Amino acid sequence: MVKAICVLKGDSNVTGVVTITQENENSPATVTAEITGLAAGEHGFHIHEFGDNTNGCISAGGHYNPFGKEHGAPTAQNRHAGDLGNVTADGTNPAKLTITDSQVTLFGPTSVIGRTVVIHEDIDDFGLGGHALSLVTGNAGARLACGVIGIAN
Ligand SMILES: [Cu+2]
Ligand SMILES: [Zn+2]
Repeated sequence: MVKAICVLKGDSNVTGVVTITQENENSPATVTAEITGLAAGEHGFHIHEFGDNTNGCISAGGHYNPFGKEHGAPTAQNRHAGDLGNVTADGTNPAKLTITDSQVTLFGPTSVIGRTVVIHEDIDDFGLGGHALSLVTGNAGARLACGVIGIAN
């Protein structure tokens, strides 16, 4: 079992904690998130390429995409490995998410350890919105908070 953790912070008042666990290299990863400070609605939630916060969340680069795919829903075949969908917030309580995912891994050359989780201002349209950015970012808007994925205690 490998366990990873990520603390989300940014220029907004959004904060959160993300955990990723994976039993072995052939099992899916389990991703959990608890995020406070989000406005009511859906918010794009991704793993971005770089574990670099030099200039805040923008330094994390684009979506983690080791297989050269287009942006998509977590359930799509054609998606970035980092495409984890949306987190739904009610505007009052902490937003919680638990998903299992077969493209996120903590093992081998495409491990996401050392990369960055980002929570966005707007909904991820899963590439279907018709905007110029839909097939790149899901047109999910500003980066509210982010954190580098590290090895958990
Ligand atoms: Cu993102
Ligand atoms: Zn993507």
